[in-house]
Order: sequence, then structure tokens, then C-alpha cells
Amino acid sequence: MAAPEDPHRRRVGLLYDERMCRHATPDGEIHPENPDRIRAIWQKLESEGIPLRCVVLSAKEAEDKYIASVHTARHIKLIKNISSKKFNSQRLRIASEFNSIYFNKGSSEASYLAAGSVMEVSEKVAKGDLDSAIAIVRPPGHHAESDEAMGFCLFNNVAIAANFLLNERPELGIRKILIVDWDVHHGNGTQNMFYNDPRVLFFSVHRFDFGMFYPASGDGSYCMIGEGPGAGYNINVPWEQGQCGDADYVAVWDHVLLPVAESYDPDIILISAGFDAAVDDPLGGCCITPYGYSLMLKKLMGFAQGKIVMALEGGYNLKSIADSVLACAKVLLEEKPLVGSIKAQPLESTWRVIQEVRHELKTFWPALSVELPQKVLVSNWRPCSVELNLSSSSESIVENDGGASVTICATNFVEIIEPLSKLNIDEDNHGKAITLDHIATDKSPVVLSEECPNAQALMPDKNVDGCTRWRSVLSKTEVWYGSYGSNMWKPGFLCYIKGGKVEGMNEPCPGSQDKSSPKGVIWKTVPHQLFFARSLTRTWGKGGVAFLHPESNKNDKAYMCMYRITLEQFNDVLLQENSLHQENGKSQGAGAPLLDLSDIGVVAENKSLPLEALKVLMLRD
Ligand code: X5A
Ligand code: ZN
Repeated sequence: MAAPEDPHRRRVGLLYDERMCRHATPDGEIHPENPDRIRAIWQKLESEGIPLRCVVLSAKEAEDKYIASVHTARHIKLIKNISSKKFNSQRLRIASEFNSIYFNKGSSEASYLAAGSVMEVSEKVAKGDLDSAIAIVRPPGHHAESDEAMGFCLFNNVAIAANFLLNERPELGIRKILIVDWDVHHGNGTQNMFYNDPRVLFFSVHRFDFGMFYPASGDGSYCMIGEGPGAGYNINVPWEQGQCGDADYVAVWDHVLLPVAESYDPDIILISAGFDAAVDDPLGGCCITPYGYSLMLKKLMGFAQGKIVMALEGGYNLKSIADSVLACAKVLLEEKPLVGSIKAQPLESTWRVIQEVRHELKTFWPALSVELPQKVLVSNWRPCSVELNLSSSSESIVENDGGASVTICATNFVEIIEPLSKLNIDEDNHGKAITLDHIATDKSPVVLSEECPNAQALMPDKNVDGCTRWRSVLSKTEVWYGSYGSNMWKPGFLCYIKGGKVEGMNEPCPGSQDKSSPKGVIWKTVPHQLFFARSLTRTWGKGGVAFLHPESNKNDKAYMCMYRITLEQFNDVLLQENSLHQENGKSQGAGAPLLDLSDIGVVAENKSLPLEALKVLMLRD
């Protein structure tokens, strides 16, 4: 049945091709990136009659010469041949040499189709044959590097299409392309391909978790702004944690993406449309609703004369991705005003991230240089919720079950913006304050700043049986605990103080014996890089310690979240981070502290361990 011709109707391309389902795990192993993803999306759209209202297209294979604009000849050769018979015996091994990749007999064809499909619809939208389009493709593309398959991605579909428009179809007048990557993961491949190219403005919003979230490199940091002529044309919005949803994304749209898009004035927008930040996605841990996606898309339709191409990337909950794509299709078809509402405020960390990104890019995009109204910053955020297991036990071991479950709130924003001048932290590492950094198995180190002038006099006896004495002594000394990685996420860190667990922890933490809240929280950029000794050090024993890197450039900076806690609490944190509290069924915390005042004294005197010692530790790892 042909749709009735209506000159006001928007022409929306919809591309789906069953052949892209032939890429699957070689022996039918369960995998999140599986053929049912695109089938589920297509079925949903069909059940809602969407294809009838769209221009339905089938896939076309990309030609090697176009793929070659972003991938090396070697990589193209690999993907071209990987599904042929002569690779049958090597396919598994070759896949295992890549990060998160599988291959089967259908992989090669599906990869060429996915890339070719995004090219095809992009060309049609650029030409004006279509107003916009959705390419329901797989394998996804945004992690694929020029010479490397990665993260379920074989060819970088969106990058190939962007280069095709810019280099091969100049007559279509596409000079500036905005790529919006809203997949929950950072689009490392796309970023690298256009890093010094101002013709492509790459914008990615993704979970970063301080470098702990896949692909777990520094590439997704907001510091990565592009290079050379591309400086200012790469924008990363790195979430500090999961739980981000509609309100967080809309805040980023309103305060980062849209002002920039307005002044960049793209000729077309390509969306790396992963739906793994959707609510209930098994990998993403975020919670965008279909309504949220429809808003994000709607807000982009005001640019580039509405020329928008959506290319599927990730998204692993079949129902969530189908519902989300449906909502987007309806927006492109402009069927009716959006209905829905945003159910929450942005997270506190969202405002921090937005301000960091704006600060980093304001010299390139003047619209970002105006201060955000204080009203927004101070009142417009929601706290994180954390499960706590409260127990009356005074032991540092607490039963894992049976504790009451309550919700606590992150401390208020004013605490975080407390003036630095009040703090006793010495930027240049001279004078009294010392900085030492501890790292646990989860790469979350520590900064201490010594506060006790009488360390020797108060030194506790490590060998005293029982814990009362060292606890009471160390409870009188406060330190700044400088966290990295997952401990920068306050709700997670608070579990080590209050007990309980957050997403990502295998079991609840007992908490510190002294459960009083940190007396301060501050975010601070400190000079120098940190050196991480991973498991064990001579001075501090198990748990490991990281120090300011003795070879680091003075201009290097490390950004961290510091908590003011007592040295007693600090020791309890150390024990929990390193899972020592469970060994022998008895808390080791009852014995001796891992780090006491004499240890701090050593660091205070030496500023850090001698370089030789650090090198030995590095080798040992
Ligand atoms: C396209 C995409 C995710 C890879 C995760 C690997 N890739 N652990 O979402
Ligand atoms: Zn993803």
C-alpha cells in the first residue's frame, strides 16, 4: 500500500535489511549485540505502521574506496576476508586479538551493508530526496578505529558516511557535519578520525566514571577538545556515574550542545544513535525514556534544516531500544506534539560536568562563556540514592543481610563549592601539607594532608592487642582522602563509611566503625600526575600506595574529589577497598592500622618515596 502523497508530509527514510542479522556469535553464544536487536526494532515499527509512512530502503554494500577514507587497507582486507572459508580455523583466534569482538560467516557482508546503508541514507538526506532517515544497522561502528575492530564495531559506519559526503559529494553542499553520539559509550573511533578536522564537529555524551567505564581510556575526557585546525571541534560530556536520565541529557542539550550547534550551523546532523543509555539497558546503567530520546531528537531538528540521519549503534534491551526508536521515528514524522514529562532533576554531578565542559570550550564557543545562573546550580539537582545497611553492631564486620535499608542524600552543592582558601592543601607541595596517594585494587587512590603537628607523641603501638588504642588515637587526626576512579563517586565512597552497597559492588560494605559523615568534600585539581603502585608496597604493605609521580611534569594536573575523614576512618576504608575485612572471617581492622601516624611522618619528611623504590615496585607488577 502506497502512502498518500502529501506535500507537507515529511519524507523519512527507514532502512532495514535482514542480511545484517547474519552477523552473530560463531557458536550461538549469548551476546548482547545480537541479531534480535534490529529484528525487535523492525517488528515494533511494523506493528505501529511506521514503515507505511516512511520511504523504506534496503541495504547496499559500501565500496572499499569509500571505506578507505577512514580505515587502513589492512583493516579493510581483514573485514573483507574474515568470513571466507579459508579463515574458518583462524576466525576465533583473530577475534580474540581484538577488544570485545566476534566474527562469523556473516560478519563481512553485514559490515559492508551497515556502512553502505548509512552512506546511502546520508546521501539521500544531503540531496534533499529525504528530509531525514533512520538506518537500523548492525554491527555498530563508533568504537571502530582506523586500523582496529573494537567494542562490537567492525567498520565505523557514521565516520565513513561523513567522509563520503565531505570528500565524494561536494556538489551536495555539505561542508560542516555535526555528529551527535548519544550512545552510552564514548565514540572513540569517530573522535580519532576527525580529531583535527573542523569540518566535523564531534559531540559525544557518555558514561566515563572517571575513566573506568568502557572503553576505559582517557579519550572520553572533556579535555579532549580536538587538535590543530580541529581544536574546539571535539566535545565530550563525560558522566561521572550511571543513573543519568532525561533531565541530565536535556540539561546537556540546553547548556552545551544546542548553543554550540547554533553557532556551528551544520549542514547535516548524523546521530550515532546507540540506545544503551535507555532505561533498563543491561550495559548502560542510565535511564533515558523514549520521551527523553524524542526530546533530544526534537531539539536537534531545528538545525541543518532538519537534515538528520540516525544510525543505530549500541542498545541491548530489546524492548527499550524498540520503544526508543519508535519514539524517534514519530518525531521525524512530526506526527503530533510530544507528550510526556521529565520526572526528575539533573544529578548534582551533571551540573559539575556541564560546567567543566563549558569552561574547557568557552574560548572556542563564546555562547558557553556566560555563567550559568546560580539558581540553576544550587537548587536544580537531585541527590543520588544509595542503599545503606545500617547495623547497631560496633564490630567492623556487619552481617550482609538483615540491615535496615534507608536512603541517604549527597551533601548539598554549597559544600562542594566551598572556597578553596579555607583548606589546608598546598598546591605546590611545599611547606607543611603533604600529599600521598594510596591506590586500591580498583584504582582508587588517596591523598592525605597531614594535620597533626605532634605525630611522634601520638604514635600508637601497632602491636597492641585489640583495636581500641589505635582507633582512639587515629580518630583524633583528620586527613583529606583524595579519591580516584570509582571512589570519586560519592555515593559509592560513602559505602565505605556508612556501610551498604551501590551498583557495581558485589556485596555490601560493612562501613567504617566510625560512621560519621566526611566533614568536607572538595573537588580539586592538584599538580602532578599520580604514580600508581597496584597491589603492594614496601612501606604500606597490602593495599598499595600511589604517590605523586616523581617524574611528572609540574604542569601536569590531576583532578580529584577529596573527603575529609579521620585517619581511623581512612584505615577502615583501606581495609574495605582491599577486601581485607573479610579475611579469616575476622576484621583485620581489629589488629593494626594499615597506615598510622608514623607512616605519615615518613611521607611528610620525604615528600614521596625515592624514585628507585618506585621503579622496583613498577617492575614487580
Ligand atoms: C557499540 C557498543 C559496547 C561495547 C562494550 C564492550 N559497544 N564491553 O555499545
Ligand atoms: Zn554503546
